[in-house]
Amino acid sequence: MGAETVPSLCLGTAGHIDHGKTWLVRGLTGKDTDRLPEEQERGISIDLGYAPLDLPDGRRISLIDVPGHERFIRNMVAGATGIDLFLLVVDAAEGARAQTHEHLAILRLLGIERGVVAVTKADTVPAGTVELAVDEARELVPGAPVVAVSAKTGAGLDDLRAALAAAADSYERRRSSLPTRLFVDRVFTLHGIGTVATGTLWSGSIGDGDELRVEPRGLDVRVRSVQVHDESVERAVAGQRVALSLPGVERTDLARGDAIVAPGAYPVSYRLDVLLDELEQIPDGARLQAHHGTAEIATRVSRIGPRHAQLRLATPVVAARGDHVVLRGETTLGGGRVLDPQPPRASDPAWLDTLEWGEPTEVIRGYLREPRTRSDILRSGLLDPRDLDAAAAGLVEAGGLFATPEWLEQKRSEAHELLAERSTRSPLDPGVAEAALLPARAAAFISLLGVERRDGKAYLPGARPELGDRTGAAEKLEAELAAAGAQGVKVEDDELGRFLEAEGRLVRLGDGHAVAADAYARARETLTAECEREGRITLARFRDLLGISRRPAQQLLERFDTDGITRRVGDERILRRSALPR
Ligand SMILES: Nc1nc2c(ncn2[C@@H]2O[C@H](COP(=O)(O)OP(=O)(O)OP(=O)(O)O)[C@@H](O)[C@H]2O)c(=O)[nH]1
Ligand SMILES: [Mg+2]
Repeated sequence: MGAETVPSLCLGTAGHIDHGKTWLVRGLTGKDTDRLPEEQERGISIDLGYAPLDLPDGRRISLIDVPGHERFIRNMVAGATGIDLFLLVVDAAEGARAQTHEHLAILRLLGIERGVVAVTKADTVPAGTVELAVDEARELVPGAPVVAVSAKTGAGLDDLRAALAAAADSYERRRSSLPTRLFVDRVFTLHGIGTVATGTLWSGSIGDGDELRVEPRGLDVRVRSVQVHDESVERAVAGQRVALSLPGVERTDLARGDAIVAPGAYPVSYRLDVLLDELEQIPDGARLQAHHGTAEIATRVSRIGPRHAQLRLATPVVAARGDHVVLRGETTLGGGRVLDPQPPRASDPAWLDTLEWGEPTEVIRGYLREPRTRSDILRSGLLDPRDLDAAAAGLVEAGGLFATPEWLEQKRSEAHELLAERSTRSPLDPGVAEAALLPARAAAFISLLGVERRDGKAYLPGARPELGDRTGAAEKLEAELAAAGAQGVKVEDDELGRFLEAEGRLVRLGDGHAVAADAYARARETLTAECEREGRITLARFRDLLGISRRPAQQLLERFDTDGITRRVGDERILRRSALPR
């Protein structure tokens, strides 16, 4: 199957019951899409019908036939959500009727603005009446070509095909480059093949062997084979009608309304914030049916200001920003365009304005209140990957996370403020643990904060521990230490003690005591000499040799143990091998 003949456009019928949609589809494609026995019996369409349509230029597109009966309007909406162009059908004798208008409204709410109008059953009325019907149709759908046809005689069908080809030509839908998403419209079992699901591929592509997920059920599936209009293809692409054979899946495991998606690529959400498009004012708190994709879900409408609303859904949906939703009660009341597919319960109107008007850069920046990975951003359903790539240039990145320059600037100024405050409060120890400056997940941004880092601590550039106004206290302490010798003193200012120890001016012992650095060195010499003579030393002996009391002698020995000089053996200490003179 050549690329030219691959249908990547979907055309959908619309129009009042009995106006000749299905006959016209048969006239154009040769296929009777009323396949259900009940449809044959009653002569009306109930469910969706599908047929490939060959255009005069050799291109093949997909045609979806919808029922006109008002009771089956949910099926019409399910069919219409996936289409690109409409084929509105109006009976030449009857003119526009209730569902002509309602279907048109639904198409508009779904954002399907282009198509062709066929005035059908032209053979049943005089030429003048046909003329009149054509004029009325032009008024009804300004801008759309109108063609008079008869499915019975075939008159006008060539003109209609040409008009459809022209519409398809001029049509260029910006197919999103979002990950794979297909809304299931039919599920059936084929003998020897198993369960088959069909639907219109909204975005991405699907090929044999792809691992996908049925949402919101969370069912993982593997695609065995892919067909487009009964022909096997290697990969189906966005815009095509696709049939997937899903081995190992029961027919009852999935149904119309489910989405088949790239696993984890979309939010699955009970809430949607939408920009409303109303046919009549929808009151706050209204309980309606929301149609999204091929799903129909009970929803409560919670209004946010004059134009926005949050839809609170009974079952979750797989939505992305820009998706259309149709809202129906007894009849079609309006719709909405999804702004935030995973909003907080209390929506922020300013954020919705950004989502409505904002450039991708603003949207990303609004979303990035904290650093996130690329896949986090894409999974938000707010951005097309193309937009992310374009906007990423304005972001900062570290350790696989993206952040806004504003976030980084804020963290940087917070860090500097904290460090400056720390320097003033404790000039002796002006550093702060790195972990205190950033959330653990974003630790990689530390290198962008403009701080100096030493031993797991961050410092203001050039900051060194300083005595500041404790110079006097330090001098006093050192004088006391010098006087106390190995007996040591209790140091009340622990920070000062640490500072002087780091400077090599004292050695801290347990319990807040300390000795001068030279007293420690002399005590160590005494100990080493004794151990070399006797092989060991006891606490009592050490105490007597130094002429100090028991407490400092004990503390000094413990410090020697910690410093790796001595090892305790019973009540005695021996020199560690590494401390022996070579
Ligand atoms: N003479 C004549 N009769 C037509 C033509 N097209 C449709 N009909 C008649 O209209 C009836 C309804 O046509 P359908 O094509 O089934 O109408 P529909 O719009 O698909 O109806 P629903 O699917 O139920 O909404 C047919 O059974 C035919 O009797 C036409 O071009 N000429
Ligand atoms: Mg029909």
